[in-house]
Order: sequence, then C-alpha cells, then structure tokens
Amino acid sequence: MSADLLIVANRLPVDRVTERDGSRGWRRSPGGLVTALEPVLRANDGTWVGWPGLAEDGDDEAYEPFEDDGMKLVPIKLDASEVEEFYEGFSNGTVWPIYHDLVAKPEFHREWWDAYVRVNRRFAERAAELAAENATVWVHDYQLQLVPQMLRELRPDLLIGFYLHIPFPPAELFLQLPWRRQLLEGLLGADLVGFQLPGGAANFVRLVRQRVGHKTHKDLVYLPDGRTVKAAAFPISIDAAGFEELAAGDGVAARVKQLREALGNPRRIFLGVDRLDYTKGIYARLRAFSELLEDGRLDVEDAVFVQVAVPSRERVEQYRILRDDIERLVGRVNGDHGRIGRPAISYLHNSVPREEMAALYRAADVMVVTPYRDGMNLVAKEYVACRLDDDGALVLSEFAGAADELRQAWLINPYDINGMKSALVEAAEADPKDLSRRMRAMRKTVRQHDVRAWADAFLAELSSIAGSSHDKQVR
Ligand code: GDG
Repeated sequence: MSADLLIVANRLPVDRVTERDGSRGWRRSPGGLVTALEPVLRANDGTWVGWPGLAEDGDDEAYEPFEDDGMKLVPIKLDASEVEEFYEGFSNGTVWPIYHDLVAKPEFHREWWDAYVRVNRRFAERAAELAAENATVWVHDYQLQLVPQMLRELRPDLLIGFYLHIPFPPAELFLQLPWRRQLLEGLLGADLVGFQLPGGAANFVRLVRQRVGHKTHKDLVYLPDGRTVKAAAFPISIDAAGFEELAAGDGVAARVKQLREALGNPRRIFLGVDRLDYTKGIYARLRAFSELLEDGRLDVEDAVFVQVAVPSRERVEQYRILRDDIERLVGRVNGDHGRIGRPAISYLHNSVPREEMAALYRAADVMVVTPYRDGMNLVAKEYVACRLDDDGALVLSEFAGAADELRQAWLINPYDINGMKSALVEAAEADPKDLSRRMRAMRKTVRQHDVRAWADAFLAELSSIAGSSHDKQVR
C-alpha cells in the first residue's frame, strides 16, 4: 500500500464494535473531520492512519489495515500503559490544560513525556512506510506534535502539513512546559502549521523566534537548513449542507414536537451540548440559569434547560470530579425549583444520535455555548445551520474560536456570571425581527465557510508551498 495523501490523526474515523453474533466489525464514527476529508481521501487514493480507540486487547485482526466504504484505514496499536501515559496522561493531563488557558492544573510527569515520544515515533514510522514518494501527509492535533519532525527525518521528500484543532497558547503559558523546545521543533518539521485563529499562529511564530532563535517574518519561519515553515489560521467548520438536510427531515420535525411536549411545552427551551469537559463552562452556565430561577427572572413553568453532557475521558480524575460537581448542582437545582413532571434542568449524561442532535437544535430557543476556552466549537455552528427558519438565539463565549465569525451571537464572558445571566434573559426575550436578522447573517457565514472550504484551503496552501519550493529547485 502506498499513498499519495496520508491523514495521520490520533483516532481513526471508525469504532470497533461487537455484532450480535459475536463477530467484530467497524462502525463509522460520524464527525466533521471525516466528512471533510472523505472526498479528498477518495479523490487522491488516500489513507488514514490512527488509533482505533482500544487498549490492546488481543483482538489482533483489529490492527490489520482495511477498507471501509472506500476509505483505506491503517490502525496503530497502543497498549494499556500507553493509553494511560500518552493519551490520558501527556495529551489530556499536560497539553490539554496548558493549551486551554490553565482552566485546570496541568501535571508534568517524565514518564508521560517518554510515552508521548514513543507513540509519536510509532505514528511517524508507520506514516513513513505508507507514504508514496513526494506524497502529502496531513498530521492532526495536539496528540501528535512531534510527528512532523520525526517524519521529515525519515522521509525528507514528503510535503507535511500539521493542523492544531485546539488553541495554541501565549508564551506565558506555553513556557511552563518542560519539553517546550522539543514540541516547537516537532511542529517545525511541517511545511505548513495550521491553527484555528490568527492569534494561535502569531503565538507560535513569536515563540519560535524567541525560544528556538529562528528568523521569522510575518507568518514565515526561516530554518537554518534553508527550509521555510508557514504558520497560518484555517478556522474549521461543519458540513453545513449536511446539517441543513438532516434538520429538514420529516422525522426530525416530528421529534421536535415530541421533545417540546415531553418537556411540558415550555415557552423557552435553553440547550447545552458538550463533551463533559472542564473547558466547556457547563457548571457556570447551569449556575447562571439556576440563579435566574432563584431571582424570579425565569420560572420553571415557562423555561427549561436541556443539557447533554457527553461522557469524555472518564478515567482522568479532573473529569470525574467535574461530573460529580455538575450532577450535584443539577440535583440541587431540580430539588429546589423543579415540580413533578417539570424539571428545571433536563440532564443527560450520554451521547445522542445525530438525528436527535438536529431535533434538539431545532427545538431549542436559546443555544448556550459558554467555554472558558475552545479552539472553535462546532456545536455553535451546527445550531446555526439547523435553524432553517432563521429563528433562535445563540449565546456564545468570547473565548470560543467561533466567536470570531459568529459576531451576531450574544457574546458573553463566561467568568462574568451576571453578564451571562443578562444575556440569557435578553436572548430569551429578544424581538423575533432581531433574532431573524442575527440568525440570517450567521447562517450565511456558516454556509459560506463550510468544512469542505476549510480542507480545500489548507490543502491548497500546502500544495502552493510544494509549488514554490519546486520552483526554487528548478531555478
Ligand atoms: C475539538 C476542539 C474544535 C457532541 N455530542 C454529541 C455529538 N457531538 C458532536 C458535535 C460536534 C462535536 O461532537 C464536538 O465538537 P466541538 O467543536 O464542539 O468540541 P470538541 O469535541 O472539544 O472538539 C474544538 C473541534 O475539535 C474541531 O476542530 O471545534 O474547539 O476542542 O460536531 O455535534 N454528536 C452526536 N451525539 C452527541 O451526543 N452524534
């Protein structure tokens, strides 16, 4: 197998499942990234390299390369200690909190770092084996920041792009990392390093200049070996047309009615949908809502908050503590304010199918997205795409990447509970004309900048770099 385009990401776009008859198979895990990359992969006879999400379990067949609906997939094996040290440890216990403004305290463990290096090398070696001569390799996200450099050492002929889905922090935070220099050098193995926002790209270039000592000019880094690395922003998006189509389905419309009825036909439904993560600000938003009930500015007779909290990283202690805190709060608020058959907060600790997501988006009068820091936040864009009648209100944190584009949302500071409370009330009581003006503008933005445009822009920039270095060689 030799590929002209290789996607290297921590996770494969499929989950391992056990069928009723006991046989093992794969199920496509739906997500924006697969939707964006699938057509590009098909057109270029591409291959996706990633971890299938299992701690090694003796199911050897799970690690054989295979095809799923025309996509070539190559699984990478992690053993149980690597899942703990590389994935839960260094990726989610060290890098994740530092890159998200230290919302939680990061831990530094040298054995976590060793596992991170080891697993990154495994990904790089596998990619080096699979890539055709002069192929393009697109590496994704914070779990694999060393892969670009490792891969370049093995295969200098490749064109390498890297995309970071989460924020890239300012120097003051990044410099805490004992392995800061190795991480910067790892990323510099790429020809193009993509970020969600221009601020992330600027943070990266500044750090490279100040800490690694390379010359830089605007978004370019000049390496001593003559190579140039470009750092630029490519804000990610969603399959807008796909969501519109889903939301327009008959089943979804019927489900919206059922949902409203099941909630007691309240005048206003507030909605939050997030992975249960401390960066998402779930606790603060539920507290703001509960204070509005206490203050009498909202009443359970006409307002309900639906919160879907998708289980995430459940073996990491901070995530377990967060879950307990949120669930204690939900219990208290429902105990204090709920009535029989009318909870104040309808809380689900579960993931829901895509159609149900679309129905929830359509049913919600106010979508509440309040992260303390978020690379982009696709939920905000999905809500907008599903508002086929140009109604509904979006309350959105200034600290989500999406706030750069969705300017017509009610933008809030999630640390300011009073400000958040006022925005929730204003959004719930807004004039329909105002809502429609705002939503029309946001829908236009999301439609114009969908996930295909994102992938095309990144890959076009990467191939223009190939073009210019080729010119240099020819001259
Ligand atoms: C990272 C960055 C950046 C959620 N619950 C269910 C479900 N979802 C889907 C949503 C959405 C996705 O998961 C979540 O994406 P977000 O962007 O909101 O957040 P992260 O998971 O933190 O993603 C983020 C993103 O990468 C992309 O670059 O935007 O900033 O942190 O698509 O719809 N889907 C289904 N059931 C659920 O219960 N089917």
